[in-house]
Amino acid sequence: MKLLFIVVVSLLAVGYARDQEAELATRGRKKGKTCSEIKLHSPKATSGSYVIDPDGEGGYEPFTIHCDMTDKNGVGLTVVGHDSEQRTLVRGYGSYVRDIHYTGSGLTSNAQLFGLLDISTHCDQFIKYECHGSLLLFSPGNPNGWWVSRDNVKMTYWGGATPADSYKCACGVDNTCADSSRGCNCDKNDGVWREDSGLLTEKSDLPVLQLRFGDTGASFEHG
Ligand SMILES: [Ca+2]
Repeated sequence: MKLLFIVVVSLLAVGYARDQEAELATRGRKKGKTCSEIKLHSPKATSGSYVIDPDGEGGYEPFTIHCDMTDKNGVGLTVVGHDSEQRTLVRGYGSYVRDIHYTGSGLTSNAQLFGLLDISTHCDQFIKYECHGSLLLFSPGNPNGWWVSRDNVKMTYWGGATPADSYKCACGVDNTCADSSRGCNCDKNDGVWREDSGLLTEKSDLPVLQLRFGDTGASFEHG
């Protein structure tokens, strides 16, 4: 299983309070609710680590995050890393579980991230599964793999698909899957290395809190 998730949260900051702007200027610190807000205040800010506090003073504690100040026309992207960005081998049959832990100094609860998502206009997360004889979303109603949303709901659409594309990966949306009768390349379930990957973009479902995979029990099955 290759997992290369990056939550890219971008806020097209509009309507932040004037008094906050003044307060930020007074403090002379590059701190804001999001990277986008920091970029708006400091147009010359470069990519790097910044402290953000999505819900402002009080509430949840600020945390340190990476800001990408150049991509997407330099709008200021808030990039959240986690502990499952490396390729990880899935073992066992029926019950592989991996919780995703998001990382950042001061980031101690997912609620802090939810606050960031709530004030962002857009968020996406890349998700990828590499497979060898290992089913992914097949079969409808009883999938072998899925991801768990921020509301702890079992999600049965993969990257490149939308919530309306039930049991589909990107190839299922544009009808290019290895087996045209199924919704994901991995669902061909044969002895060829295949992959399903793409961006999850439904903000209300993100971030991914957990991954589940199942069809990796036999010696020829890998993911
Ligand atoms: Ca706060």
